[in-house]
Amino acid sequence: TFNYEAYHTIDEIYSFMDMLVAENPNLVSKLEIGRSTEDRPLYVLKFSTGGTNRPAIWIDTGIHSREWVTQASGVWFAKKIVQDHANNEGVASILETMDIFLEIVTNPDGFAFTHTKNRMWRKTRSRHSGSICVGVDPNRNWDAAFGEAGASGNPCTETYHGPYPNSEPEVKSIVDFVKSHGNIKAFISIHSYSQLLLYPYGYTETPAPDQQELDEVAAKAVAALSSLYGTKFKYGSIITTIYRASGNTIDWTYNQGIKYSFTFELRDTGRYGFLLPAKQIVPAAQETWLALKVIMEHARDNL
Ligand code: 0X9
Ligand code: ZN
Repeated sequence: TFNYEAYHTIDEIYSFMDMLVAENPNLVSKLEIGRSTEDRPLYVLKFSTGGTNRPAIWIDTGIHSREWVTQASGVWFAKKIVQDHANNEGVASILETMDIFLEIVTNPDGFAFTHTKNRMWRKTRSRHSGSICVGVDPNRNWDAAFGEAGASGNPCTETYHGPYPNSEPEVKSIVDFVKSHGNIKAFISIHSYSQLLLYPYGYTETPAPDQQELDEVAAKAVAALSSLYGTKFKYGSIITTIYRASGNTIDWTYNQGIKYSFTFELRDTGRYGFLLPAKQIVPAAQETWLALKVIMEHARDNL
């Protein structure tokens, strides 16, 4: 049986997914939405109780490969969805009308690299002519104010936006999936660390048209989160809460019409940073789940 209180390799996580599908074929299926630069499959778990193209919730973890608590939390979320469904509690009622899509290892090449070569690798592993430096920041590569202030044109930096929007197959695969699905109502991209819940925009100080509603949902979500272990999350727009970030995931999804676009920065606030002790995986996932449920229920109630 799977140890949720430990960090795992990509092979272990892919085996976990196959096990979950095999044991719950009526609820869980696995889609391959594309392949990474190094030709690893990009797997998405689909949780669905039926229907066709139901309104959906998207959750991704690990788009920045070194943020290990996020992939580990993604695994825990997958198990939690299955358990809630079996016990007819929690998220079960949401699954009556909506599907959930969960991409756990969103940047598999980077993730493999963090296990084998450099634990602090953040970016993808693509190569671009004219530079010896490797990788693009997959949270600057989206087609929303691409290449503007809040990203770097230098391939040797951590926030390199890439040669053009969606140059990274890990990003392009999600873009294609979101467009072809056409019925995604909430999009939640999970990062670490800093303990934040953020909504658009990252590229402009102009408030998002839905800022007031998003702020109310965020306030409720962080209150639910802190109710479990007292962990404090700040919330607000990306640009006002952390810094300007152009070409980021949720600015693009929001501009596609996905109103409930949020991004988390999970534990901690810097004591361990990206190297969060494995003992904190389950508590971090549990508390985050409470916030996710608030967002999912709000989306469900506002279809
Ligand atoms: O700089 C980033 O990409 C994010 N911080 S991180 O430490 N996870 O790299 C902040 C950007 C804001 N947007 C999202 N978190 N999606
Ligand atoms: Zn990140």
